[in-house]
Amino acid sequence: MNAVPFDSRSDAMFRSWTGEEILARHDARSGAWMFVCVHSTRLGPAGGGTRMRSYGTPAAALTEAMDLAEGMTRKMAAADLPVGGGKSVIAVPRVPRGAERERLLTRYVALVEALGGTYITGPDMNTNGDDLEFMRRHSEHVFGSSAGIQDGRSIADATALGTFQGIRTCVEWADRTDSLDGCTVVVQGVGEVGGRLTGMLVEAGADVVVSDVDEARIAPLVARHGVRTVAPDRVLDEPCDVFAPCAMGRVIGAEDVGRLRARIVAGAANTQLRGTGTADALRAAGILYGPDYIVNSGGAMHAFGVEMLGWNSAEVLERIRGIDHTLRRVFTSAEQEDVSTEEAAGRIVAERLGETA
Ligand code: PPY
Repeated sequence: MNAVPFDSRSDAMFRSWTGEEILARHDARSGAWMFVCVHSTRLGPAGGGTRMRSYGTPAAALTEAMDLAEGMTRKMAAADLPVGGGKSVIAVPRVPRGAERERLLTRYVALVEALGGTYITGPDMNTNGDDLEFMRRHSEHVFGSSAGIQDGRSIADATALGTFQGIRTCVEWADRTDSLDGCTVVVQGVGEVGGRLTGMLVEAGADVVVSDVDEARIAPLVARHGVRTVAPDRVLDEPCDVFAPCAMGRVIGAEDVGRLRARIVAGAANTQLRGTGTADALRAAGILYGPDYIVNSGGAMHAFGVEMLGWNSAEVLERIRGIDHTLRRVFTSAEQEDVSTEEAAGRIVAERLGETA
């Protein structure tokens, strides 16, 4: 076999990954690659959503899945759920619909089933309740279908609610006010979660500016809530109180911090910061960062609370309200120990995982 040149980024990812298991499948008919990454089962079966999107290369898809899976381990530990961390991606040339979508999901869910409960999955970017419903027919290790709707609340509703509360806690911490009235929030990405979050923020009196690479998602929000908009490539420069990433990950690097016109970064996207020095750069710039995996943990609390742990609606809401307490604990220890909020959150996670920080 000829030597294949290695993508140095994914090579580095393999060397630094601390996870347990990866399963891959190639679908020759569509050109899709499917990767299931089990990062940790230390606290329970690895939980994580199934993301469907196109990537430049299969290696980029795998890299993102490995990265997100690791983030899920942190999320579950910080949320004190008896669940480990995993994530999967279905890397498609184009997001399919109809029969082709079902064919792909059937092939994909066979992988989940093959893991026999080591990995339990749910929705993520571009997968919705209908997809989960469909997959659930083939595997009991699928959560987030309509069976998981409680009191009209879906995983996306719960994620948006937790994120809304997380933003409010950040504002309270930074400004000593519990009102969002007149607070400017830039929401980057208004899909299932960002769209719902926008509605909640508007209702609370915030001045919301929305952005999305998909124009079709913007118009209904403008019509319904009268929100302002900003072009996707200008989103980091938009003056605001809160920048809320709610779509892609790794959107803020250390080199972007000087551009940010926000005092707070808190949103629903997973793995928002890029590179190791970014949390410290935010701290040095006086920008309060609400660690993503704490702010956005409402969906995981809902999904596993309702479908695995048998929590009722009040219990789920109580746990989501607890995001406030966890954030305050993180902010307090970051101040006391003179570290970034990301570092302070990481110490809580290490403690829960039984690692020495
Ligand atoms: C996330 O919080 O990013 C999730 O993926 C949550 C989740 C995972 C698995 C099932 C349902 C929701």
